[in-house]
Amino acid sequence: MAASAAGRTLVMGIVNVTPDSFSDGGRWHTTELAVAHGHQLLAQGADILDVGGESTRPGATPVTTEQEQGRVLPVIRALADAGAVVSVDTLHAETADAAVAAGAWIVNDVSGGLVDPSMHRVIAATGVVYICQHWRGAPEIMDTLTDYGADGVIAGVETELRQRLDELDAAGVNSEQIVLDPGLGFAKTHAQSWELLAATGRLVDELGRPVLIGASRKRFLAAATVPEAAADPLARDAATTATTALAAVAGAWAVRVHEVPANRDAVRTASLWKENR
Ligand code: PMM
Repeated sequence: MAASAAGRTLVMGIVNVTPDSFSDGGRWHTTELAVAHGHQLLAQGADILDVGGESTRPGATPVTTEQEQGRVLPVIRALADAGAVVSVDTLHAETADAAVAAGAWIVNDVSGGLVDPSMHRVIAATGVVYICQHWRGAPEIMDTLTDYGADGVIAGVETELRQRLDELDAAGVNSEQIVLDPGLGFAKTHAQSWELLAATGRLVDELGRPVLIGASRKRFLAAATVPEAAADPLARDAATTATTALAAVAGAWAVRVHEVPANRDAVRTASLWKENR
């Protein structure tokens, strides 16, 4: 899986079925709107659709797993039936299991299994691809968990992701199923997110697994935009596209993005750059 079948970095388009996502303001919070948005992202060239029903924004209203499943399952079913490769963005094993039954091929867990102790067992039992993100704690407290000690954030994230790999191995998950993600913005200062992003190639080489990068519209990108636009997530799309090209050149397996067209072109640009250098 390290080199995707497409021979380039994959584009994962985000379908947030939430009323309160920080970066797209809940524009696709009904089944109908979310499915239509998924189809639009596919038509624009998304390789994977990541469907989520629970916002990880600090202060977001918590949802029950019933509510979460009520949001994501009909969307996953409709998009998978239409032939899309669907990923479910969830912290909960029960939702992951139901999403796979509804047609999802990938489980994207921003906690890497730390929130739900049953998650790794579900991944082993279903055999699906598992995106295991680096996480240290809930959004409410994660900004207080940014001390990575003398060795720094890259070594710290690598150590903790290796712990997740050991736990996954112990749960019977085949390493071929696993994609790793440094979790930009999750228990990271803005400076630490930049450091990790710039270390994409090192993470790919040292962790030995495909790496997904989720930089889209995140607050740390404000440093790369004009100051007047810094507070507006939508104004970070150009900076997002630049990070996509850089991460793709560095060997990222996939990028998780809100806007597909520019990022689709960015991964193709990176691919041509690599072929021609
Ligand atoms: N970021 C968010 C949600 N899910 N999943 C992965 N694998 N990596 C990420 O960086 C990530 C994620 C938060 O962003 P959103 O609210 O804009 O979806």
